[in-house]
Amino acid sequence: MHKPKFKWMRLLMVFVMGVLALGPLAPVHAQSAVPTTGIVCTTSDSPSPSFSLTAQSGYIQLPDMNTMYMWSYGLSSGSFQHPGPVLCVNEDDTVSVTLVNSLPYGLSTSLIFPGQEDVQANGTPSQPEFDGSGNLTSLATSAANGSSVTYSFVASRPGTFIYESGTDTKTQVPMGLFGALIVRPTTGTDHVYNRPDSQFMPEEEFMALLSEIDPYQHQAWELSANVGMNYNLNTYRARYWMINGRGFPDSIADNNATWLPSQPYGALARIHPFNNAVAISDPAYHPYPAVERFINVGSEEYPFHPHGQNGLVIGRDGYPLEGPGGEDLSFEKFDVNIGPGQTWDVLFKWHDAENYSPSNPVPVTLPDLVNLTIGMFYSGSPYLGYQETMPPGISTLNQCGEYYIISHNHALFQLDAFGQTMSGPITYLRVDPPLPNNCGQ
Ligand SMILES: [Cu+2]
Repeated sequence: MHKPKFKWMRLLMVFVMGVLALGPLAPVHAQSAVPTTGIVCTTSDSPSPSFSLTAQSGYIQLPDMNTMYMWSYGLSSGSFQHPGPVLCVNEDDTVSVTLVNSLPYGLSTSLIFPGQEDVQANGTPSQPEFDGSGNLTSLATSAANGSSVTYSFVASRPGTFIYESGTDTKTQVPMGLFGALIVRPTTGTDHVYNRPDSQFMPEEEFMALLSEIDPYQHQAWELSANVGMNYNLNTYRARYWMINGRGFPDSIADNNATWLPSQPYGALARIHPFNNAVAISDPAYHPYPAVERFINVGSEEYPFHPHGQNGLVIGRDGYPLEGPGGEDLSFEKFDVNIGPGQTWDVLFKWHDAENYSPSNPVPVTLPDLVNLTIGMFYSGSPYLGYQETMPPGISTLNQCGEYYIISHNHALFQLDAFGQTMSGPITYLRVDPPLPNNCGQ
């Protein structure tokens, strides 16, 4: 149930948005004051948001010190970035996306929006395209090289979606032409769907956009102007796997980390303990869970595995898991197995189930320090919010007694950067002590 006050705020917002919509252009807003962790939305004024994306080439950095030639989308007012901007709109918005084709080699390109209906291209229905022999060349109306096309659609249902190239998809999507589209429900921006049980903590909204790279495909395109195209799609084989366009350990660096200038999106999930009202009922604890929006733009299943406890799967492919009468069909999952092209919406939380602390110690004898292997994130104390002196010669990255729990793709061969293991789609869940804490966050 949402609060009456919230309804009034929404009415006011709708009125303000209506006034704003009278203007001829809906300006694009890169999220001001980008948080260090969590989803970074690019927005534009509701109810007629408009975005302009430029498809172009650029480079990203990989964990094995390699750099990789990519194609990707950047805001036309900005620069190359990978993956493309996360476009966040509201349910029932009429969304316009102008695609500016600045790809190399004279290539044409297009955008498709899986899950969106009646997509228009320059005001007429977006259509598949065929070559003179009747072979399909594009799933959507394309923009010739150096030109642009404007797509529009009504975002008729909330959820997590993909946008990606619809032209020569076996090449253009693996080369990096994809991004996320998030449609917020009318119920409110702190809900995933129009269901009360889909409410989450707004500052605890995360994305895990999973992708893959065959470096030989990318290198072949990079060098093709000089030596001609030397790549056979039948030999496609990914050697890098990525989360939000980064591999571990870059994946846990902040959003907009300065040393990753074209890879703005971190994947560290940073949350606070959950008030479950059974073991812990403390107003400093959070009353709603966090949400992770999983997206697979690759060609394989990515069985992602958030360690520690189950996630609650509440939606897939932009549909809430509910029965015909609205029955709750969400289910808990230990391993979130995202198929190619799928999106999964998963709520998760951290219970301080036993309320362990120095005054309520864990009922086992802890090993002596000399018998412990102390990881770099250990605080010196097993208790949340406590820091103790570390043994001589041991340093820690722990800031305020927080916990770190690894989350990773459980197809272990994908935890790899071209032969360098323990990389790729690995990130952490960071549980901070309840506020106020020494981290101030
Ligand atoms: Cu594991």
